[in-house]
Amino acid sequence: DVNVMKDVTLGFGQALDKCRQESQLSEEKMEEFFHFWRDDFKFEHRELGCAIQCMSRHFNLLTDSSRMHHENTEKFIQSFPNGQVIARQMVELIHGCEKQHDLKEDHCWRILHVAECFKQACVDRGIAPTMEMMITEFIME
Ligand code: BOM
Repeated sequence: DVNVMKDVTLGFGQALDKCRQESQLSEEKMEEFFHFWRDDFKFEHRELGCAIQCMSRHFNLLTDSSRMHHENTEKFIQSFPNGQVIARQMVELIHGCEKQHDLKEDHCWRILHVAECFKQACVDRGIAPTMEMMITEFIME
């Protein structure tokens, strides 16, 4: 569900500021996390992968090998309104993407590619929020 995805993204995005410094992700490379859903967003900066790793760690969503922790991720998604509706689906989409990129050894690059794959999977399934939704909600917060 598109609306749930919007809320989960904004919740996850709360960790961006905390992670900017350690991942060297400047505002020029990503102003706000919800830009992730822009049609023309480019997954080209390794720093973004490092930032997503840091943000995931912040919410305890990664294992020791920097792969998704399935139970914690499912619980995290379920903590948002109607999160249970998409929790399993999201975990499965991310896991499918992890399997496609498992041979990449650098965690930051691997996570960047997993994130790009996850976004495309959401777009394909019609559960990607629109930028209009993201901006409206972001301003209201
Ligand atoms: O194997 C590495 C696992 C990292 C997964 C990264 C995928 C997440 C992409 C970022 C978009 C996030 C929006 C909501 C996140 C909920 C978990």
